[in-house]
Amino acid sequence: MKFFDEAKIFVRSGDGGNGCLSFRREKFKPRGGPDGGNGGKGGDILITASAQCQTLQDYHFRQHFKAPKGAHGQGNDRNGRKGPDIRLIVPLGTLVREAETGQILADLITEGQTFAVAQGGRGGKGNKHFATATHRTPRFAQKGEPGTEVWLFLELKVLAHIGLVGLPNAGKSTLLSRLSAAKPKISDYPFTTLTPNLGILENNHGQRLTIADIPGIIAGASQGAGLGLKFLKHIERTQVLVFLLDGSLKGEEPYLSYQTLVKEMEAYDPALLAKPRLVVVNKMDLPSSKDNFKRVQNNLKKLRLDAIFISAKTGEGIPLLINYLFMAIETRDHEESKRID
Ligand SMILES: Nc1nc2c(ncn2[C@@H]2O[C@H](COP(=O)(O)OP(=O)(O)OP(=O)(O)O)[C@@H](O)[C@H]2O)c(=O)[nH]1
Ligand SMILES: [Mg+2]
Repeated sequence: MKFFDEAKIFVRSGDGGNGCLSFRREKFKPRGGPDGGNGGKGGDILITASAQCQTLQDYHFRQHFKAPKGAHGQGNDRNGRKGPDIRLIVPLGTLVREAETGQILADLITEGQTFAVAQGGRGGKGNKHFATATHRTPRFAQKGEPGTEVWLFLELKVLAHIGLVGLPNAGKSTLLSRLSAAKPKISDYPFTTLTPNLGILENNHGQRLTIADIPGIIAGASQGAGLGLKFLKHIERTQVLVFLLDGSLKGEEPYLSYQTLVKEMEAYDPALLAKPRLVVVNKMDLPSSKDNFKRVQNNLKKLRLDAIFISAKTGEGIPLLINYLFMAIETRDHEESKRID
């Protein structure tokens, strides 16, 4: 299934209702005063983020949203009712842009966060509103304001604490399924993962981390090789990156795969490399990984990188990795709060 992480939609808020032009009619009172009520405000278009919604798929089936009008004012001082609002639900991490200019209007991150993207038109005032001591019988009423319309570009950038990056087949999806209850597709060919998978890792203290598993990156991805780098936007917002290397690859390969990842990610956005990173070497259950262990360790040491050695398949090294992941997030949170202070 395609992962719907973009959508273009058209929204229009409701027109305001017209104000009413009316005069009171009562028996034996031929010249009653003005009693035209105000028009109601048109419905707003609201966009709300919710964890109940996972993708922008719905907005591929329906792209036009128009909020109802406000009701017109009526005689006898009756104001028109406000037009009902229309609320569009989007996943957490949705950016709302104006399609024409690309300008970011809102970044909806937290549960329930709401942005009123188009306010309903104001209702027109009825003639009663315009009555004054010197002008008691205004023979006019105001029209309602029209609603506003705009094309929007919605873009989902997954929110996760930890992003898994690696070459195809490194075992990212296997690791995600080991760390969380997620059941991503796993198989022995490259580009098994075509769309991001999310999982939640919970420790014994009930603390939770979300982890994003994305498609594999290959050399030349920044020039469009493989699946390119478009999906890297899903790790732009993660706090910590895990570079997952296949330790069973021969010779210098595990180390070279690390270099490839760094190079391609830098081409996409150097800011990705400013994130704290954890190097994890996988498939340590395989004999070739054991033979290669010292070399991999030494190569990484040359880069002053500490690595954790695991097997996503057997579970070896996983408890240690889990500790590291929680620690990395805690350290980052700590530093973040120091920066804010
Ligand atoms: N022996 C062994 N095999 C593993 C381990 N982890 C993953 N594999 C195998 O490696 C292959 C690739 O695993 P995936 O989890 O699909 O790899 P991926 O990194 O998600 O791959 P893409 O989605 O294509 O980028 C599968 O056949 C897994 O069973 C491990 O720790 N040990
Ligand atoms: Mg995968």
